[in-house]
Amino acid sequence: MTYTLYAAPGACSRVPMMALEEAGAEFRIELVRFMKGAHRSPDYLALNPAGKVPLLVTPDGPLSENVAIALYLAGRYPGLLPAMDDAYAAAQVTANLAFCSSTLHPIVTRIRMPMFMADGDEAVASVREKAMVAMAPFAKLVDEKIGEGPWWYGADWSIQDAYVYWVWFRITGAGFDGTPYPNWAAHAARMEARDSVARALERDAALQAQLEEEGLAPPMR
Ligand SMILES: N[C@@H](CCC(=O)N[C@@H](CS)C(=O)NCC(=O)O)C(=O)O
Repeated sequence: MTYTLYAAPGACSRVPMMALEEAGAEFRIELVRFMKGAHRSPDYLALNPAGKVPLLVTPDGPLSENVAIALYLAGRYPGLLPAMDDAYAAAQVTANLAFCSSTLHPIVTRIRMPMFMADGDEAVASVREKAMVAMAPFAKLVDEKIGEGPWWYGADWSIQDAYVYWVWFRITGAGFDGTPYPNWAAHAARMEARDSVARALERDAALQAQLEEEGLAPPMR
């Protein structure tokens, strides 16, 4: 097997999962059981000292961070991201990925897991409310960028689409009102209709089913 993806259901490991499916790459998934603290085990920390998913074990070695994994996979499977044949083009593609990982993802976490950021019901509710407010202008930006699409970069699908789709799934699943963002909603529907994405979602659902069977599943939202 060429790649092993360490993943948890619903987590941002869905992004490389979609990319690997789109590329037609051969890969297996290693389920990370957060509720058992598997991501803090010495074996896992040896591969990814940050204790996060995704982690992709490649023929070149282990790789963490969604942005790096996306750039690596695009290097191996041209077409997963736009051409990066000059420094500025490469930087722009990286900036868009980093917008997802560094700007959007921390807000997603505050919407979904405000209890990790504050103590007490009132403070927790306040973190979540502020994150909802913080997300709104960025959601508008994503919606405008997608426009008629069909994809972030126009005619060609890319890992950037996988990334914004994961953000959409997470925030709308946690109560963020998506109705002011019809382009992003239509993009999500197009994603779900795409074969590679559907296959990735099936794999992710199988991980969730596995955790449920083991009594280790937080609710999938
Ligand atoms: N900067 C990392 C963030 C990864 C991340 O936050 N992953 C979350 C799941 S979406 C995680 O592993 N959380 C487990 C924890 O923090 O305990 C990336 O973009 O890959």
